Amino acid sequence: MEASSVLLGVVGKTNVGKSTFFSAATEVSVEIGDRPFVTIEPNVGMAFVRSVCPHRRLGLERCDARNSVCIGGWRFIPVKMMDVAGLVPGAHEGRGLGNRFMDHLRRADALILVVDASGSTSEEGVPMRPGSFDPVEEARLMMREIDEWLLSIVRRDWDRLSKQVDIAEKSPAEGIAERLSGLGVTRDHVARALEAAGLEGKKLALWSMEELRGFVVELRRASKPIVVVANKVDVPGAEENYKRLREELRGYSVIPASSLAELFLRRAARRGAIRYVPGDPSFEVVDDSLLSSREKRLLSLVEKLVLEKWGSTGVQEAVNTAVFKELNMVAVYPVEDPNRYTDKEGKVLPDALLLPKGSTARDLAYRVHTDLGKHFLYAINAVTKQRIGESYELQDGDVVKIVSAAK
Ligand SMILES: Nc1nc2c(ncn2[C@@H]2O[C@H](COP(=O)(O)OP(=O)(O)O)[C@@H](O)[C@H]2O)c(=O)[nH]1
Ligand SMILES: [Mg+2]
Repeated sequence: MEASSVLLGVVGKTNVGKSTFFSAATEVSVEIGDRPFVTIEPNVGMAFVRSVCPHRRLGLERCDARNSVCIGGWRFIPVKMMDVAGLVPGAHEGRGLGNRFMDHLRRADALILVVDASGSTSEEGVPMRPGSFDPVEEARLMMREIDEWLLSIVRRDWDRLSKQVDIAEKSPAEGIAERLSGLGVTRDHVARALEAAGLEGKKLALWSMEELRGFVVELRRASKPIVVVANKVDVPGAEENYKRLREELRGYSVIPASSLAELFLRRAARRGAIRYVPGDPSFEVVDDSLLSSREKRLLSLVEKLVLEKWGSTGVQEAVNTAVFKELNMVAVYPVEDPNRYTDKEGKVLPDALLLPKGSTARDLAYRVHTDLGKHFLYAINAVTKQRIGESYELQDGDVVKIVSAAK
C-alpha cells in the first residue's frame, strides 16, 4: 500500500544546495533490501517523514514495517520529493529553465525553498565570498516569482471568468478552482485564500489589481505552502543570516540546516561506520576501521558545527515540517487484528498511511480498499479498543481496525 501521494518540490536558486538536500533526504540510512524506495523518475525520489513508531508506544518488541521503515523505534514514512530545476529571476516569463520550473511547480503539494544562509551565491547562482548575498532577498525573490506565475495564469481570461462567476452565481471558490485545477489548486485552497485576503463575497468584476495581487499571494500560501530551509549553517557567518530570515519571514517556518552534513551522516550510517537515525541530535561511531582519518575529522566538525550547535542537521525537520505542519497530515496505521496489531498475515503494524488532518475512519477505509469504504460498518481504535464511527476524526498515530460488510 502506498504511504501517500504527497509530492514535495525542492526549489531555490542554483548552487544553494537543492540537490544536496534532495540527496540527503532521499538517502536511506540503513540497508533495507529491494524495497521500492528508489528514484521514481529523474529528479523524483522518496524522502521520509519521521514519526514515533506505534510499536514503541504500545510496548511491543518490534514491528514489521512494510510500506515504510522502522529505525530505532522511529517510523520513516515515504513521501515523494522532486529536485526542481533551478529558479532564476524572470522564470515566470520563461527565462532560463522557467517553463520546466513552472511545470514542476504545478505538480508539487508543498515547497521546500532552499536558500544559502551563508550568502555565498549570487542571484544567478555564481559562487561568491560568504556574506556577499542576502538570503532574505533571495527568499522573497523566489516567492515573488511564484506569485507572478500564479498571477499570470489567474489574470488570463479573468474578465470572462468573473462574468461567469458573477452572473451564473457560481461560487467564486468553485469558479476560480476550476480554472486553476491543473495547478493543483483546490476549492478549499481558493476558499482559504479568499478569506485570508478579505475578498469573500466581493464580486470578481469589482476586484482591483491590488486585490487580485493580494489574493494571489494568499493563494500561493494556501496551495503551495513553503518551508524555508536556511542551508549551509555550518559555514561561519550563516547564523546571522538565519536569524534575519526568521525575523523577516514571519509566518513562515524557517529551518536552519546543513544538507551536506546530513548527506555525510546518512552515507556513513549506511556503510555501518556510525549509528545515526536521521533527525537525531547525535551519532555514535560503531566501526572505527570504516572511517578514514579525513572522515573522522569531518565527523567531529559535523558534531561541533552542526549537531551540538543546532540540535540536528535540519533536513529531517524540514521534511516533517512540510508534511505535518504545512500540509497538516496525520500518520495512521490500519490493522486487521486490533489485539495483536497485525495484518492478515500476522505482520505487526505493516503499513503507515498519511492522510490530511480531518480525514475520518471511513476515509481511511476507502484508502485501504474501495470495498472497505463502501461497506464500512464501524471501526475499532486498536489502542483504546473503543468502537469508533465512520465520522471519527483520525488522530496522528492512530492504529485502526476497519470492520466492513465487504466480502
Ligand atoms: N558548507 C556547505 N555546503 C553545502 C551544503 N549544501 C550544499 N553545499 C555545497 O553547495 C554547492 C552546491 O550544491 P548543490 O546541491 O549542487 O546546489 P543546487 O545547484 O542548488 O542543486 C556544492 O558544492 C555543495 O557541496 C551545506 O549544507 N553546507
Ligand atoms: Mg542541483
